[in-house]
Amino acid sequence: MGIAEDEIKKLENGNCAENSVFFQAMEEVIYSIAPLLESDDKYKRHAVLERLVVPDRIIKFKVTWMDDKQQIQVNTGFRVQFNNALGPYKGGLRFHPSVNEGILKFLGFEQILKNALTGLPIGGAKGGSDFDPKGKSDFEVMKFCSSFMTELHKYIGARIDIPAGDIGVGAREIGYLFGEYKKITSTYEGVLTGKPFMFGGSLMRPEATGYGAVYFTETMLELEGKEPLAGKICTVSGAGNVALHAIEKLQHLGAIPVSCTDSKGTIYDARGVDLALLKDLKLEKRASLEEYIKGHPEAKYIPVEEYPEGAHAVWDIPCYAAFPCATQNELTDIDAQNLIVNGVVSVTEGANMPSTPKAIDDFLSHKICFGPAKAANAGGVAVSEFEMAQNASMSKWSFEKVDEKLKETMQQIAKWVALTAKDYGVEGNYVDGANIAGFKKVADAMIAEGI
Ligand code: NDP
Ligand code: 2IT
Repeated sequence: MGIAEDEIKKLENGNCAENSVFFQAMEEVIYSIAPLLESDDKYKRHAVLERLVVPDRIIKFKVTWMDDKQQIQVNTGFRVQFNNALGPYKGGLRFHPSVNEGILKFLGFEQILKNALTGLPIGGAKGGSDFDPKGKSDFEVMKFCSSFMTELHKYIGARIDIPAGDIGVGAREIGYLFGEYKKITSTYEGVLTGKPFMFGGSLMRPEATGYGAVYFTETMLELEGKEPLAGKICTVSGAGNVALHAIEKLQHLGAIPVSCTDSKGTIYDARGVDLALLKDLKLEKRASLEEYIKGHPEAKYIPVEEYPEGAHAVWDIPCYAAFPCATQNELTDIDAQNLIVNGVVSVTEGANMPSTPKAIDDFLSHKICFGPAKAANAGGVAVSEFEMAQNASMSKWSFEKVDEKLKETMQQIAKWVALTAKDYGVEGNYVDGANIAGFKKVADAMIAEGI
């Protein structure tokens, strides 16, 4: 049995159904870093892996709030503070009915290595709630956020743990959370990132993850000797923060993004997505994607249930580059086969862990350029760190400055990951490259800081 199998066997005991996504994320990392563990026994001697896969603490709390019908509602809130070897805990909050401890452990674990890859001084964390902001009034969202922060404020701080957005948490939610934190603690500090610009947010934070994923892809394509994105058909899933801004940057570069999705269906607009309409539907009206075809009857809307189980319409559209930007495990091995048969050249993960392990194996074995989430979507958290720097120095950076620094960061990550893969004998494998580079950075800090 190899070192990876040994380690995985030890961890399997804690693998209950809720932990399956956490286990999936860990397993990938363990296989990737096996050559590093074998090449230097200090990581085993210091039990770095055993320490890294256990969060520093998991905070779980009750959130009660009153809805607009004067009914009392009860939700569960969480913050998983995973690792602060490189800096204060940092990572988003997810509000979605599917949220549980296992999902937040997977996201927090990924965040440690992602944040390490940015090269910035930030540790890893994730949090959220099973609260569903969909269909709620602004007032209900505000009341939920206030109640959530009443508990969370005890555990966070500008130098302790700095939450941000994720699925279901955008500028509106961050604003309400910030307002409550300020009220309870009587402090005005950069305790959350993704704030609206008017009270301490960074320009370009909303755009950062999507733009960053596209910048990453351009660098990866160049490093791998492939043609750039200009003029190429691209497919994108999701219709939220990450997807909308990936589409926007693709359009800036002259590429043709032709799709987007939400939890109910897929839009395929062969002439290119109408971004202004999409933003109006999703950001202003918070409407279903089905509404898109009212403005563009020639586009196709494919409801989720009209597609065979385990496959997704969006990945059956021929494209040069694919950008899964919705949620975990949204791109299966069936989808991967469809993309490969249709001639895909690159796949970039804007979402966290959107491709299943089998799908990733297929991409790698077919030499598709594959940008894994923890490297490719690190632009969001990188600009969050820029927001922290601006807050700490009471300054404001221009859009151009943030954009330039974001681009530079994404290019550096892609090059570092590619170089690490080459150094460890797996040239072109950005999954192994990202896992080894991120792990090594955190592990060396953990060893230097003692137990
Ligand atoms: P949003 O809430 O803005 O948008 C999420 C999108 O994904 C929506 O279109 C939503 O559709 C769809 N979606 C969510 N859950 C599901 C599901 N179970 N099945 C199908 N579709 C689903 O979130 P973000 O754009 O911020 O996040 C998208 C992904 O990117 C997540 O994986 C997140 O962790 C990751 N990410 C986000 C960053 C950020 O800065 N925001 C940074 C790095 C990664 P519907 O509205 O119908 O639910
Ligand atoms: O998954 C992610 O990187 C995020 N949701 C953003 C985290 C952050 O702190 O900006």
